Amino acid sequence: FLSHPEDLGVVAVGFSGGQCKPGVDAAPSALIESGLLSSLRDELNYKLHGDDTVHSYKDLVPKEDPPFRNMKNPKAVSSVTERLCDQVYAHAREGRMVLTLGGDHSIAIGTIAGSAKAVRERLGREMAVIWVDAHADINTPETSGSGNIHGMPVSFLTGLSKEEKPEYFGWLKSDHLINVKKLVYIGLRDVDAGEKRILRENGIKAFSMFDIDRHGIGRVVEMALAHIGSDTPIHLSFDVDALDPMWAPSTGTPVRGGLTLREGDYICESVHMTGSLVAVDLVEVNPSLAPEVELGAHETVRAGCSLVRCALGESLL
Ligand code: B3U
Ligand code: MN
Ligand code: MN
Repeated sequence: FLSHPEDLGVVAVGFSGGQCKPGVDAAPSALIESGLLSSLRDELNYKLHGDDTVHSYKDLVPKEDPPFRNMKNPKAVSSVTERLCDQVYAHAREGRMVLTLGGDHSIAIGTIAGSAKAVRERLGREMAVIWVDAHADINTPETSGSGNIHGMPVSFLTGLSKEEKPEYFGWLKSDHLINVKKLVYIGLRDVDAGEKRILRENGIKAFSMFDIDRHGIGRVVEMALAHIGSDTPIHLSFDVDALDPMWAPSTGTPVRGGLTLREGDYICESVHMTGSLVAVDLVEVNPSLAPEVELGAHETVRAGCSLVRCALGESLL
């Protein structure tokens, strides 16, 4: 699906407004400083386009941003994701693979909107999304207990949450959205009651940690890809908290009982091997959080780098 498979558009998003803990905005520079982009260039032979500097989008964050429909920082998240959508779209429109380094998971509103639109225009088809996460991130503003928008991106991207006002995600049009039938979750283990209802009522395919225990990661990935159907462009949105805190302690809402690093890498490797991958997000690395901050941050950044390299084809011999 890529007209320039060796070209990689990179978007580095230092944004944390989708949740309340500072620090997740420092992730892109931590990942880049640890050599992620240079290894993609020098070892995986990608030609990199786009960001050498991390966007903070400070110019888009308004002074006054009161809650709206229970959402916290709604104008900031809406305008940052709108800008991000344009950035991702510009790369994807050229037929490049797009890598986005977040930032909290609210940024996926922008990345997925941008790549879904480009896939529609370039290929005339609907894109699939594989969402790897401990959480379903499919609350509507009304079902959310926290008001944090990083728990809501999937509801906006599927059209389950709608808002007319352009400054509150009204900029999302039908060509930005994804079909609930082309959405698959892997790694879930902390899903709110309201979210469970939404998943059930919409027949959304979800593989929880229970499914991984039962079938093994190999079979789960096989079933996830079968659900999407071969020959469908895939956007992989990977929340580092899908990994067990043993491998990724530095994240805003760690949940025990998660994926091993190898299981995470395996998902990324398998998705890469389909040849259908068009975009990857890595989100929720927060280098300032962990019981032992320095050690935890180092481990988490390392795990994040490993996931991205696997998604971009590192382990193919
Ligand atoms: N479901 C909860 C918790 C949460 C979602 N995503 C993360 N945490 N990282 C919420 O706030 O919507
Ligand atoms: Mn998430
Ligand atoms: Mn999560």
